[in-house]
Amino acid sequence: MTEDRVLFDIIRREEERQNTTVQLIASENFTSRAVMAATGSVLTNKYSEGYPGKRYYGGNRVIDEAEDLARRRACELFGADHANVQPHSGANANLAAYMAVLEPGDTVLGMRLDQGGHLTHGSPVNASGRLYHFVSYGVTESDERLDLDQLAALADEHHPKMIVAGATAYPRIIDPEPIRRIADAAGALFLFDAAHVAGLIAGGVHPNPVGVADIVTFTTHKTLRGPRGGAILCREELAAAIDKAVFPGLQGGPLEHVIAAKAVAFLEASQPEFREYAAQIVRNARALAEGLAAEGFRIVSGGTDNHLMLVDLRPFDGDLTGKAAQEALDRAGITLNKNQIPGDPRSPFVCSGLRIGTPAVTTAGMGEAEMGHIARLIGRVLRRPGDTAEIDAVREEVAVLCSKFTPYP
Ligand code: DSN
Repeated sequence: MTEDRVLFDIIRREEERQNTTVQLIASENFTSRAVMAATGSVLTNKYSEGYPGKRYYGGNRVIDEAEDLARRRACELFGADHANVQPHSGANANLAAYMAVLEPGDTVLGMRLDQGGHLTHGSPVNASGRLYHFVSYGVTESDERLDLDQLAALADEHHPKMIVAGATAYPRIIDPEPIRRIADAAGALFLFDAAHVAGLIAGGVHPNPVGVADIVTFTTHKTLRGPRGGAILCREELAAAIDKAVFPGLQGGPLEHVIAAKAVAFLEASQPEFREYAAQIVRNARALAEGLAAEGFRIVSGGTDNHLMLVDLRPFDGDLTGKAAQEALDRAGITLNKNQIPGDPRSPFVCSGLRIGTPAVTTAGMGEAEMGHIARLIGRVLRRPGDTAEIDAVREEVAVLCSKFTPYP
């Protein structure tokens, strides 16, 4: 067989990048070798349209065991009646959940994209916003926290068929209980998108929406530290509709190698050490936010309760955009992403903020002391983003730091 040196050299260089630079993208993590082994296994060879015991092709006796194991472990981990582990991504999980219970044109409430929500929560450029009538809620101007009064008023006014909660750039706990009450008062279904916080829920540091929301969707590769993919949890009475929406509604052949890796991740997340990991993610996020505040940055909402923080760059340097900050930090070996902040006057491509997360550095073994160090390095780069000598000096410090916390030695 041809040896693909070109591609495997690219993979080797990406592994080196991950080992030698600081990964602060809030939605990323380092999976275990076991998760990667399952993802790279012979299960990738099999076609398995359908579900365990009801497949369209032969030869699925063994594959059925893997998918059943993944479903069972997901249910046990989150206390759910039913799990569908086939969604290829969080976006697919959300779309399948909508397809299961909504008709095109139905009204849905979702969080504004520019205040922390997700594309699939009704953005006009996404299928969600094109197929359904989404009305957006956001955060308060005063404390930049979820505006439950606004959500209740919109629910009262629009009589939505569903309320979607969950966020991609929101640094506070989202308590499902008050949202359930608002949904009940409006006669609406309640979907909780736990993509970002699934690992914090599994680790017991954030409230579990399962049993409160009607449907919970999540991704397996963020705080949960599994393979790239999605999943859906629901009450038993919605199980058939959810399964039908995923296949044949939205997807064809499931990625059984990824489903097997999800099973590995669910097992890992059920271990006592994962609870300590989840708690450390949050402690690290707090330490990093405090360190950045000490450097003169404004932290949106004044801090964080989860794995991420949003940094408003404007009080630090009115001319420094999120885009320029991301690029300067990238050159210094610190990887994060620009992000709009609530009320951002700049476009999504330029932004006035940064989103910074701690799941990956926590997996690498870093603690609060390293968070303080990283905050100082970020401050140094962003005080002089055009200073090549300073950026090179920080990059060297980053390499030394990473040599002590290498995810894949
Ligand atoms: N792209 C993901 C994130 O970074 O939050 C969400 O889909």
